[in-house]
Amino acid sequence: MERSALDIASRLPKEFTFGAATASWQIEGDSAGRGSSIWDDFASVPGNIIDGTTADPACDHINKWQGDLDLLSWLGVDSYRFSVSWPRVQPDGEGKLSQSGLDFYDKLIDELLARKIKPALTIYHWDLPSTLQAKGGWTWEGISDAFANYTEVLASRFSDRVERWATFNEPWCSAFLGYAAKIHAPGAGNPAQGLEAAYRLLLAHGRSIDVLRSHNAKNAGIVLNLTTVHGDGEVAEAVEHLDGIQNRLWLDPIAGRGIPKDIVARTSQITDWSFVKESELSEIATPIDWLGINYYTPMRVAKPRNTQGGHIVGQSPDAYPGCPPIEFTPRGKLTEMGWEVDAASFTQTLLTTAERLPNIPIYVTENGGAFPDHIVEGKINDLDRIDYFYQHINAALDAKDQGVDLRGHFAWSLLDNIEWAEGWTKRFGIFHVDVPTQVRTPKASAHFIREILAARTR
Ligand code: IFM
Repeated sequence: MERSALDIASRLPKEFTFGAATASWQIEGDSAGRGSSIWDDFASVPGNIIDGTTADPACDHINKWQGDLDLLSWLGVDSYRFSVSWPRVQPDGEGKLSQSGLDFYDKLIDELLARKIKPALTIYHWDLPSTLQAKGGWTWEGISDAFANYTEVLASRFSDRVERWATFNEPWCSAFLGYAAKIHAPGAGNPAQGLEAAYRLLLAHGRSIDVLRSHNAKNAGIVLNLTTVHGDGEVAEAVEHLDGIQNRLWLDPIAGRGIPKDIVARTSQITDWSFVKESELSEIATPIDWLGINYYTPMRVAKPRNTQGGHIVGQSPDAYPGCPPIEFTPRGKLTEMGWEVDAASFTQTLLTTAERLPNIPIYVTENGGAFPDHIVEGKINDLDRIDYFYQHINAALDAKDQGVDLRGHFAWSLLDNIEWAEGWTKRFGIFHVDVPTQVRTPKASAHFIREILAARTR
């Protein structure tokens, strides 16, 4: 089928923000120039990262950042979403700051503005300083105050220039892939810790929003990875539970509805939730200006039949403490992550979220796919990725047509980068990165997005 950039361009309202996204540990490299993070520790254990990848050189973005901003200018994006590495600006997570780390982000922000690209800054995208993990990480009672202090550092330095702030990227992953399961750093594999970490992340979010407000920071919000869960009647309770842990556990407290009661009940054998304090629930519900949604795939589940399905990255019962027995059953076209491609579920996710957290502008802060890329005569004709973007941007605009206050879309990712525990084996970039030479090459999907942006008429 013809995937026309013009079709999409003609649907875009004038003020719609188009962007591309990255995250610090995935692209920066230069681990010597910062403190250690939980991802450095995790990556140092053989077997944790599928191909043995470690933080260096990644995309050597610390040295190649100006060239990377040239790629953004070439694309014609309105905004660039990046994250700050906590251990790069505050090596121990508390106390002493790193001047060179702060200067790096300072220059990045200034140069983006000089290019008329709006900086969208994520305060935390998973690289917790190792020193804080030694205190218990996201299960440590003092972590929300440490995070508020770190927010203070960034807000006092950058709030005059950053257009959009996100406290966290996908806190579900930090809590449940990192603490409940062993899939991400720190790899605790402790379901009770996963639930407590979720709560402490939410509290840190609320306190961070407060700090941003005190600096008159513009557009303070959070980025969640939300999705739609499918399953038939025989797994109805599991569907509710998965939806609870993935979506409602975050949206309900932020909307002021507290921790979902069904989740508390279904996890009562795992934790008594005594870490929840009434007074803190109101901090968590501090109003936000916008919500970011990262969407890639739906979840589809059935009763366990022990079918030998392929590996589905991140979809594991361990990551959903208290869930009745299920197996994940993605179907139809899958990405290299084993993720089902289903754009209709994207529309559904946006509609459901807008109901659960009404009157808050929504940005799609990540969306994209990992597909096998083949370089032929210097070109990468990634038609699967183009197809993915075409379907999903249209699906997002369908939700907008149905009333969702959708304001933007950011492609994940600007560059091929370290896909966490999958290392370099899965590539999401619209620019190919050849790791040994660090040469960047636009894939056909980068040309496609550039065409959309150039064709905007409204
Ligand atoms: O690469 C990640 C990113 O860091 C967070 N969201 C999902 C992406 C793809 O797995």
